[in-house]
Amino acid sequence: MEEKEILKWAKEAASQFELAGNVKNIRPYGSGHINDTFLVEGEKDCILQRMNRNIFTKPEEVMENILGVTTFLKKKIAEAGGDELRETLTVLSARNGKPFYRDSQGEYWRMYYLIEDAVSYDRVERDEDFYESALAFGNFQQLLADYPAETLHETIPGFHDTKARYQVFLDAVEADVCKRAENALEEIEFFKSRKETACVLGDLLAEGKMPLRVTHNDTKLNNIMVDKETRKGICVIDLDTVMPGLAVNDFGDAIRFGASTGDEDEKDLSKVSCDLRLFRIYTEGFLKGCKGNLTDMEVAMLPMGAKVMTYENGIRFLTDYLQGDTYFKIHREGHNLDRCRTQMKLVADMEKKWKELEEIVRECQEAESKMR
Ligand code: ADP
Ligand code: GN1
Ligand code: MG
Repeated sequence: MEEKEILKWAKEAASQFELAGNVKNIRPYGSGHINDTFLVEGEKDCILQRMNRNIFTKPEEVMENILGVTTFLKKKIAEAGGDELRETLTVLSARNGKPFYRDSQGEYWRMYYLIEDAVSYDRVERDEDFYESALAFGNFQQLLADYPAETLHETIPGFHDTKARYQVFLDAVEADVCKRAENALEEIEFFKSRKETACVLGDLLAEGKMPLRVTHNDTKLNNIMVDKETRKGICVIDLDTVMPGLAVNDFGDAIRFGASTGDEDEKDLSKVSCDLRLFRIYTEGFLKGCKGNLTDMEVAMLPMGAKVMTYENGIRFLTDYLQGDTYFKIHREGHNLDRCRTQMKLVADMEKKWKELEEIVRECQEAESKMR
């Protein structure tokens, strides 16, 4: 749908939420790959989102999860004397009393308060911000440690089941519906030759060696709002995939995005590597945020979480390229292939730096346990 057309629908949707009040302006906002996000400027600024219905096939269940989690968090934030309107998302009800509005085309829209005086970053600009984001994501996991996990819907089945994603990737290569596999022979081979990476964490979980926790599952740097003044990571956003998962995956996804020296879609691969300094900073923040609650196995597997999440995103981008770019938003031809290549470069770089990554985790854990 063209931008003008979707803006028309966005205006109609905004009018279905009382709180938008006198809407002065609506414009596309942010750089997420999944939903269509708009800033609604009115009496109080809000965020309006058209949920991606192809990806979230049961939007009601997504909203049920988000309401459940944010209500739970608000209580904890209030108990700790925090600001529940800034430290977690506030889901606004539509005029129909539901936490979403379904338009005449069957599209689902939701509205949140804008987290004011805060920014989200697409790349690390200051080390402290990355540290604060680690602290906030670690803390998020701790706050949800006693959330009733069984009440959560699985919004995207097998979201971080890397082994299953590997199979989908193989199927996409085989089907080659867009006849693009010939453009990606090296990339396909890269992931095939590292098949064991797809299995390692799932195997540990199946063997009961790692616990399932309520995790965020999409810990990109731009899924956290940083207070403009205090520079604290104040609010974890993008709660669509809060589900039972692995702590090391939350750690790993943040590393693959934030500790990379290049953008996720950088074409010049000489600019892309895993920055050991940023890796250390995030490790320190995450361990602190988790407050000593990770098991020894989880701590030991943090580097593996980084590698597996990078590998997984690599095969997801490649699969999407092969299937005709139906999942991630793209802004140029070959965008998903470019994204896939940065992930490959990062995986290879992490492999080269493996001993250092493990050593950094050991040192940070030692320092962290001394402080407890
Ligand atoms: P996607 O699933 O497409 O990534 P997000 O929920 O992450 O969508 O939203 C996209 C971007 O919009 C975020 O990275 C952030 O910059 C901005 N954003 C989303 N919700 C809020 C909010 N409540 N307050 C301020 N900014 C927000
Ligand atoms: C998507 O929604 P967003 O842009 O924060 C994706 C993540 C990927 C990421 C890659 C629901 O995150 O899993 O890691 O793109 N989210 C979903 O940048 O698939
Ligand atoms: Mg996002």
